[in-house]
Amino acid sequence: MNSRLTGWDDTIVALATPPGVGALGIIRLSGSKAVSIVDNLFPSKSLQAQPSHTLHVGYLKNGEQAIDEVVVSLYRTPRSYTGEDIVEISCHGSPFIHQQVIAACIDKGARLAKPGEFTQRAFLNGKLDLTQAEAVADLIASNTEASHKTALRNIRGGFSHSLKELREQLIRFSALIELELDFSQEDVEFADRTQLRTLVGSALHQTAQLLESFKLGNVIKNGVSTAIIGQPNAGKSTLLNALLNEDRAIVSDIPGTTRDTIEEIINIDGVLFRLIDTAGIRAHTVDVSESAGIAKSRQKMEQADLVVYLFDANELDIEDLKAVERELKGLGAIYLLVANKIDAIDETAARRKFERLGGILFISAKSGLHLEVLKGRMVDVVLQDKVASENVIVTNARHYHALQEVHQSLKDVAEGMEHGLPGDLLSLDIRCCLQYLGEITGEVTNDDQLDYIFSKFCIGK
Ligand SMILES: Nc1nc2c(ncn2[C@@H]2O[C@H](COP(=O)(O)OP(=O)(O)OP(=O)(O)O)[C@@H](O)[C@H]2O)c(=O)[nH]1
Ligand SMILES: [Mg+2]
Repeated sequence: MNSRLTGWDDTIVALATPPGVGALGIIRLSGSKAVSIVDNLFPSKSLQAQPSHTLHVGYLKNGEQAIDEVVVSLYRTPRSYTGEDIVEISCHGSPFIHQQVIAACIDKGARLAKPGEFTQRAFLNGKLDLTQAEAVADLIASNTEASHKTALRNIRGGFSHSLKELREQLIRFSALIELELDFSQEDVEFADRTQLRTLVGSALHQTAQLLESFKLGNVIKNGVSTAIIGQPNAGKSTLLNALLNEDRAIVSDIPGTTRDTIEEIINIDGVLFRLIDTAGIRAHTVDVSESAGIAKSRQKMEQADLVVYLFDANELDIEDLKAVERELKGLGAIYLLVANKIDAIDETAARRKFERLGGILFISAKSGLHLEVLKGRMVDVVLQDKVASENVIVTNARHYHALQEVHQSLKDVAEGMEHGLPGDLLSLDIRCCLQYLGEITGEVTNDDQLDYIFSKFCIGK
């Protein structure tokens, strides 16, 4: 293990389950003295003599004083989460017992673990690379099906695998360049420039894809910000209330009711949407506070991951909608065009009215008609099947920033080749790429950076 880190040979202890009352609590120890420490507290059997991956029932005692009847699990190095000896004590779920067990372990020579220290040890012992270790924290924090799925995929090494491919391409590239340097006396272009260009091109493509996936990754982790936009009285607040199933926003038949923006979160099929109800947008208004609200609506529309453009099917015509669509396309937004109030107009007539513009959804926010269709489409346009497929999705901002550096240095290489930069300079840029890639997986790190990453974990993980 990395000997620059102080305290790495200590045996650490922490409560692995949430603090508070529960049916059970698990206290975990990791380190070379884990077995002997618990052995000291477990008089009924010699734990030191037991094989790995076994369970033992008995009383935990500190001296003469019995603490609890417990189950002890043993995992011996290297076949454990951290790669060290691990002992887990399952006791009853009372905070008093937890405290007593931990105090007894410390009494016998353990020390309290720092946040994330178990996972940090797993990383330092080569059990996980850094992206996998970070995915452990994401998995614990995941609260929807989509975020759970992506975190699990990253723990299994999906992201690292794709970085490894990239790394191999770059190493091949730099080998070709360096081969050329060896022959520089002979003034031949040994490394085929076309081949090099293809390699850089495909590496650039791969990083661009990973960078692009961060948009989706961020959405999965933090929710899809969804702006409900439309003219005054279109029924935006009614739609927000209907989706939330509660009367959150004020609804009235007076246009311009919503002045400020209202945000609420809903979970649709395992994806979080942050719904934003906005002030209705119309071109001219004399009321100062309403126009401030409108400016804010436009801003929300520009920042949103998804725009739900809601309109009164009785009011707008196809030309109005075309203009709206042009504006949304101009913003580069993901959007849905949703015709509302189809309870007040014949649905078939409404569909016919807009049939030349495909992809419009028809709902009634008031009666709840076709709301399920709208919800389904919201999920579909955001995920576009990407979560279910085996695509790698970048969810971590640290990875994203390092990938940006990789992408930039690849661009430098491509440009350098364009301008006939000598091989030794090209190879410097490649090294730079490899350095940033190594930072993502943890092959190149410094202690401060590691401490920072793991400090964001909870204690006991
Ligand atoms: N018939 C019918 N009326 C609706 C429907 N949805 C909303 N309304 C009515 O339309 C009026 C305006 O609804 P709101 O939800 O306040 O509209 P808004 O878009 O939030 O309006 P502003 O906040 O003023 O921009 C209210 O009288 C609603 O009851 C619908 O699906 N069908
Ligand atoms: Mg409103």
